[in-house]
Amino acid sequence: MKKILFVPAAALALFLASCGGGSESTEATAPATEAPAATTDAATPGSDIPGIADVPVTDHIELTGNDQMQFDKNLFKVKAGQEVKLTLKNIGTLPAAAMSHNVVILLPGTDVQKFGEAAVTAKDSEHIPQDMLADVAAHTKMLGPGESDTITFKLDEPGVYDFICTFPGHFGTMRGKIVAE
Ligand SMILES: [Cu+2]
Repeated sequence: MKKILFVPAAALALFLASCGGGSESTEATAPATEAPAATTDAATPGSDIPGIADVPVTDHIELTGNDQMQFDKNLFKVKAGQEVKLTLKNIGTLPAAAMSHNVVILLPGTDVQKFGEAAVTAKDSEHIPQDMLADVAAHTKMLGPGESDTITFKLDEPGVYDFICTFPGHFGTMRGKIVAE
């Protein structure tokens, strides 16, 4: 330390810069570089979701909705920032007024219960509450029997995105998760 006090500022800067790979510097930064790596592992989005380890990364999600108010799948994994195609088909036969389906993908942290309840009264906008669009990552059209819709979207941030059908009464059973990693 004492030696450094006598070195001119420019030389000191050079000295410090060139010291980046020095042994002293390595000792100081090594624990710091290990810590973030460990934290990242523990915080892998959705790593606590049962079965997620067996779900392959996809860029084409295919879903059906039926007259029993069920999606055929409820867990997907995509790459954050990558374009993803999603196709929903309503394979039911009940009239549209009684049994329609959509897929609404919500941003991480959205209150699913609150959104689903607000959607009930949003009849004029295919049950997408217009004052909550900021919570919506992407959504399909509302589909009657035999209809299908394909959308393309990107989930920009890694995280867990809930998806639901917002037809009144459906989001309790018609819901799932897309993990963007
Ligand atoms: Cu539905």
